[in-house]
Amino acid sequence: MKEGFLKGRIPFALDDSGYHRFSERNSVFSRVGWDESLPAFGRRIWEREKEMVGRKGYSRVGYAANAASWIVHDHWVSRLSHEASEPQPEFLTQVSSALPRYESDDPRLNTDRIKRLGQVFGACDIGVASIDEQRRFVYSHDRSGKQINLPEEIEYVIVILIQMDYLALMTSPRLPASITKGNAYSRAAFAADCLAETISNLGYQAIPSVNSIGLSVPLAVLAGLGEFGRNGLLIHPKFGQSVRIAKVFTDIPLIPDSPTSFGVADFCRVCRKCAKSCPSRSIPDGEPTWESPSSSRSNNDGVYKWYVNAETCYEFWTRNSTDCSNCIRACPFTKPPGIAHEIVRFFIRNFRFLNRLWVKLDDIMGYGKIAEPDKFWKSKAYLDKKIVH
Ligand code: B12
Ligand code: SF4
Ligand code: SF4
Repeated sequence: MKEGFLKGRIPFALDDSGYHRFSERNSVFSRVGWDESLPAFGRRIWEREKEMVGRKGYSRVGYAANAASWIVHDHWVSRLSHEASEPQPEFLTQVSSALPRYESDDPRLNTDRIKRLGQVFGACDIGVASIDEQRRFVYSHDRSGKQINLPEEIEYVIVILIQMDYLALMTSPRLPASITKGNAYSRAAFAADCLAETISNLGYQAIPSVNSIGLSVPLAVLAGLGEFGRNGLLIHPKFGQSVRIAKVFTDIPLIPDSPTSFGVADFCRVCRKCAKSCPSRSIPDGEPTWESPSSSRSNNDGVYKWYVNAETCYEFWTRNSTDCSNCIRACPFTKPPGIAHEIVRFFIRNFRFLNRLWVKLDDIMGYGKIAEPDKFWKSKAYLDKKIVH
């Protein structure tokens, strides 16, 4: 057993002999189409839409906007990107510029420019990680079962974060939370594609990806964008969990960022708010483990972490007729920026013995509770009429 594989401050432990690259074919979203042993086999997320429409938080307008929010992402996936499950990516990029290849021996300059462009294309934060030779966090196979072999020259992944709307998330598991999620997927596809196209126009390889090709959470942790939480998600030091992740795999020379630590692992040990707020009890409330307690093929063993039960989580989505973000809503790190929150984060980082107090205060202040949908719908001044749910 080995404590991680990177030198320096490692925010996780990885068992080198027990860890294997994960096949995307085993993720719940793929299994629902082929694995009859999955309790939710063949069940679609939106199958109860007709039953649910009209209930509080499940308005007709909400369903329309939720479907619309994905449109750029879905169009991109099905027509423009390699993310279409078939055909499998060729990993070839076109150099659309007539100019000669851009030659730069200054990886620092490349990194700074790419990060600045990433912001312009919509990222709220952006980081770079090295891809190790074993390609540990790259999927072994795609959803259709085809092997993934990144070109040897690909050395880096640029990890892009897209912010979601705080008020919308607070209504989870109701539709406004799903709308900001879908919208962030569309913006993630846009940002990743623009950045990849820029790099490709410079004459380098660049493979844009939102969910495909690799595991976004560990790659974001390696890119210094945050820490890993009990609920299996990335926690950013400023935006908490209200971020979606996209990636660009590339060979342009870059300077990788270092993983960061700001007290999340210790805080999660005493907090458990996500586990309590999970309607399907999919989040463990004990200590991290090396293997998934549910022995599900949808978890990837060999990392000392909290394993979320993906099967029961997805099953709840089918009952809810949309997805769920309760575990993001409940997390004390999911807060809008503010001086008081910054002070608490300073204490979480430096004085860990106070963590229980912060969790209690978070509860007392009512943070993380489900918000009325009206709070979202009426939050803009231009809406002066009552919205009927
Ligand atoms: C499939 C999937 C799901 C499925 C099934 C997951 C599964 N195990 O099959 C289900 C339905 C459960 C799901 C639910 C949600 N998901 Co999801 N999901 C994914 C997806 C597409 C693939 C992940 C995967 O392959 N998991 C399979 C194995 C590896 O799972 P696992 O062993 O349990 O590992 C998980 C974590 O422990 C972590 N992880 C894996 N290996 C390692 C290694 C190290 C060292 C560390 C630190 C962490 C880590 O990543 C995995 C995330 O599922 C990713 C995008 C991506 N490519 O990563 C988004 C993703 C992880 N999901 C995301 C989100 C936000 C959610 C939801 C909140 C729904 C929502 N409203 O968006 C819930 C939260 C559920 C939860 N608490 O985990 C975000 C996370 C953003 C963030 N801030 O971290 C991602 C990155 C999508 C995105 N574009 O941003 N998801
Ligand atoms: S998305 Fe909802 S059901 Fe799934 S783990 Fe998070 S809280 Fe539980
Ligand atoms: S809700 Fe609490 S336990 Fe869960 S991820 Fe956030 S800080 Fe960690």
